[in-house]
Amino acid sequence: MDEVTISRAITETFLKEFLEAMEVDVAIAGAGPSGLVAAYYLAEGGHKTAVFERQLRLGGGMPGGGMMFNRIVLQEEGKKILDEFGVRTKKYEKGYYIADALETISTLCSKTIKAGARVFNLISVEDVVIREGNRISGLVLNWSAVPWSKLHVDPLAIRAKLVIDATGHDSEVCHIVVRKIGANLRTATGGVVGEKPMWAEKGEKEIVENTKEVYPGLIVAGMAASAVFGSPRMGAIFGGMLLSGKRAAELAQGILAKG
Ligand code: 48F
Repeated sequence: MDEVTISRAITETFLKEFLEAMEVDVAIAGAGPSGLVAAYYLAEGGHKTAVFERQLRLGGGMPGGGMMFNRIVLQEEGKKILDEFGVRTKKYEKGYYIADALETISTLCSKTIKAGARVFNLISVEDVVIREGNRISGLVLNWSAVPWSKLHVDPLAIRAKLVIDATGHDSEVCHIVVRKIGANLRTATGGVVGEKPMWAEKGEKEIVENTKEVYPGLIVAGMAASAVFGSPRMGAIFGGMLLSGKRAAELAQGILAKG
């Protein structure tokens, strides 16, 4: 085995995939449960999809379950999505199902990548591209090591027909848009309204309703949707997160079909 052949194999195949991801149908910021589920259904539907995740590992808040107890709770509708992915669930009591957080997130990662979505870790979304028509048309990316090391290094950009903000509680892409071009989101205030305290049932219901195109070319999914539209958090029940990811993919497919 030759060291340089190993190095060339890694560099060449990675760069080929990264170059292919420079023009995609949908670019997703964040590889938590909502971003991964959205990417899975988009890739399954034949759409060129890339996910950019800041951290070394994928999964966002899912592996931690509730307060580091690595279990997640699902309601009936959420359980159905895990059935589609082939993740085992157990009935806890009527209307409540439990799943292993690690089995769930590892399966979401594996199925999403095998469906054809390109997933890149250690890359942070630091800005958006807005050109003619005042529509979001791409993402500005940098290696996460750059901001972590406080280095002054310019980013690179990719083009996307649609962007999904699946960055969780911080709703980072939406914050960037508001910071750069003012409070022009399709929310009550035009800005990021802000997440409300915990109320599991209301939070689970509203997260799917809040999964919308919040600005031309920008869909919001998962906890970012709750934060942007001002809905309550829901804690370690994850059905809404999965349903929001699926809803984001359906919305994106509808918009892409219209051209
Ligand atoms: O936080 P996260 O898991 O978001 P989610 O899919 O799911 C939320 C639940 O995990 C949980 C919950 C359940 O009730 O509330 O929190 O909505 O995943 C978001 C991912 O986005 C990454 C971040 O590292 C995490 O893995 N992320 C955040 N900002 C950026 C980013 C960014 N600017 N660029 C790239 N990745």
